[in-house]
Amino acid sequence: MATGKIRYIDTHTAGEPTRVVVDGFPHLDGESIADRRDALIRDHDDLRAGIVREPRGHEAMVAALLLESSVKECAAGVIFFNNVGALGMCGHGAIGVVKALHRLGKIDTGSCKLETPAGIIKTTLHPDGEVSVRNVRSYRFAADVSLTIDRGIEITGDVAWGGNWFFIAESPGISIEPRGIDELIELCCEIRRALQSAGVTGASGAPIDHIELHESLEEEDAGVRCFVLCPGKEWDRSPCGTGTSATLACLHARGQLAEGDSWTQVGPLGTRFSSSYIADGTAIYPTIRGNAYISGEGWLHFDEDDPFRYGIDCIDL
Ligand code: PYC
Repeated sequence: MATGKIRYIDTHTAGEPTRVVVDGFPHLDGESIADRRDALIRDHDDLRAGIVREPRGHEAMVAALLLESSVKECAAGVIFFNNVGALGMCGHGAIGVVKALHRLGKIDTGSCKLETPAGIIKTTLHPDGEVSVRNVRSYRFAADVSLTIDRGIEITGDVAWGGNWFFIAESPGISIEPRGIDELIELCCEIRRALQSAGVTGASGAPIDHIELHESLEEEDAGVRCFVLCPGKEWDRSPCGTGTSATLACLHARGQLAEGDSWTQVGPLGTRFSSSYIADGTAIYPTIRGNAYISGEGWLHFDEDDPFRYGIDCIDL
């Protein structure tokens, strides 16, 4: 891309940022949002990196590119991406997108559908400002998968789809709170490496790029404290919408949560999503609910002579 400008609205959902790209992104070939996600990675991966990485963003930033959808019932199409690549869906990001669409005057309170690479989701902007997202069909793919990780301990967990691929396990004694973050990142990286070495994948050999750890909640509500390592080495500041969806799918498969019952996920910062599901045979349609806030808006500039117009790769420094 030569010199160019990208218009954005920044939001955060339960502490996790979403940079909503509103205008200025180059044309993407393809009709479906999944095809246009592939075109984004093929033709404009440098711009993806420049939008989210330092010096314009930071490693933990997720972006949501707003596009017109060719599906009549959808208010927009959305491609989510982070510092290392594209995501199938993003729950916290979808909540941020709804708040951004409202700010742009494109939607009012009530329901609207969005097309994502993982499928169509139905969102509701409630009068109190919270947003519900009925996510794509989610399911448990493999149960009780045991792995021996680098430090020699065994971790057993489930593989599930919630719009992204997750491996979900109990935290082996590391407390899910801000001071445990570095240790949790290391542990989840070990788990991801062990999954790769053991050839454990999602459907059709898809890599499992999200690792989710749980700890019990010290309160009456049914739920967990959770930590999610995203693709790359960043952790989700929110309780992770697709991770909550994958957890609900596992609870349904185990018969541990009934359709319609409420489930709470609390992230490492203490912020929470409430959720429930509708069963569809062995799979489910999850709904997660949370809030997002507008935190900024403006234009990103990408000057041709800027040595960092496509960002700084902090992972490989
Ligand atoms: O909320 O689904 C989510 C998510 C995925 C990656 C970061 N957040």
